[in-house]
Amino acid sequence: MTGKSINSLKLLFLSTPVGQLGSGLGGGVELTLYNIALEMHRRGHHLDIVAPAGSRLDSFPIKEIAGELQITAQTQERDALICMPGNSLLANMWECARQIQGNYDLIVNFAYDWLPFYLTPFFNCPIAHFVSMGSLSDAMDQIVEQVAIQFPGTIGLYTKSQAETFALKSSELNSSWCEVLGSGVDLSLYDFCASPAPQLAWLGRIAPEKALEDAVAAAQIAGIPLKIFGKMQDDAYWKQICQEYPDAPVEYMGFFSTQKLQEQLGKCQAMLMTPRWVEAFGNVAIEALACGVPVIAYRRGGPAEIVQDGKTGFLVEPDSVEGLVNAIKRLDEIDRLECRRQAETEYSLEALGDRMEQWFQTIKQLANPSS
Ligand code: HBI
Repeated sequence: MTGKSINSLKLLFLSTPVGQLGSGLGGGVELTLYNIALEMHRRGHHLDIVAPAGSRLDSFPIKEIAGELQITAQTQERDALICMPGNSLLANMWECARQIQGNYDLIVNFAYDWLPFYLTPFFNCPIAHFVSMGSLSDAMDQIVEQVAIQFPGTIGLYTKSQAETFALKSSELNSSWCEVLGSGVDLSLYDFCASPAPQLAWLGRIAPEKALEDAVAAAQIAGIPLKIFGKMQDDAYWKQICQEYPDAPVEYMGFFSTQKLQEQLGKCQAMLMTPRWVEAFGNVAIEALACGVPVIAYRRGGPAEIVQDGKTGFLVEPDSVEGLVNAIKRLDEIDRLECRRQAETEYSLEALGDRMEQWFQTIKQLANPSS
């Protein structure tokens, strides 16, 4: 679907407050926000983005907001108090949204934080909440549930398994309490590679919840070099892995732009995904498939709904390094073209755009039945 779509929407996106867009600190949700922005723009919708000062998103104009970054939710305990720094960037972003909300049909929240959910009833403009991780804290579970009850249909997320991590208590909610939206990438940016080099890839924020150490251990046992790509989020964690596996054949490549990343990724025989937590989706899995790279992943969370076991990769017992090694030995069973084909049929930007546009239009309708 191209060109001006009927009844175009005026959309205001509010980004994650944990890092500037383009820094990689926002992980997969940065890519998700960018891809949805691309698709909505392509379809003729009007879009503005509110994000931390210093954010860059291709050629999209950004309303840059100053203030202290929010603490990352995945480093907090389940019973963590709701906390915000003085001069909170998150609060400043939502004050900006409050002032300009009259110019928009819909606000889309990409922050995994308590405040935007709490503020929803105080806004006149309807708010769509894209939840980018599984359940992490009682306070977030409670406020997400409250908005799901009060504003049905306004909670969207990546996968069914991510939705299931929110053990909602209210009897008022049934299994359709949220929209399962999947994800997508701009396939034109990823080139299919038929003949890889003898090396493996690992992609992601370098942080404990991603369990990079398992991939390093598997690469050492399999005797195959492992190329590591992604934001160095936790230096101490990385140093600890290097001390634990001094002889492992691994190389940290850095945090690359999509163009450079896909060039390197395509050359790999497979990508290892070793999430210790319930990965909400795992955009990196569809980036690998788009390059024709099979994915070997723990059977846990989003990747378990993406990888077609034995066809576009392998799903192994969670936290089993041996399972990873056994799967690496079977890689010649995979046809790399099948990997690219799955990305094209299930994870194109067009397919994601259709789902998102439908979700936005539905929320707008629910909020303004007469329109
Ligand atoms: N933590 N507090 C907070 N807010 C976010 O928006 C957030 C986060 N941690 C990680 C994160 N967003 C993204 O990297 C993931 O949603 C992908």
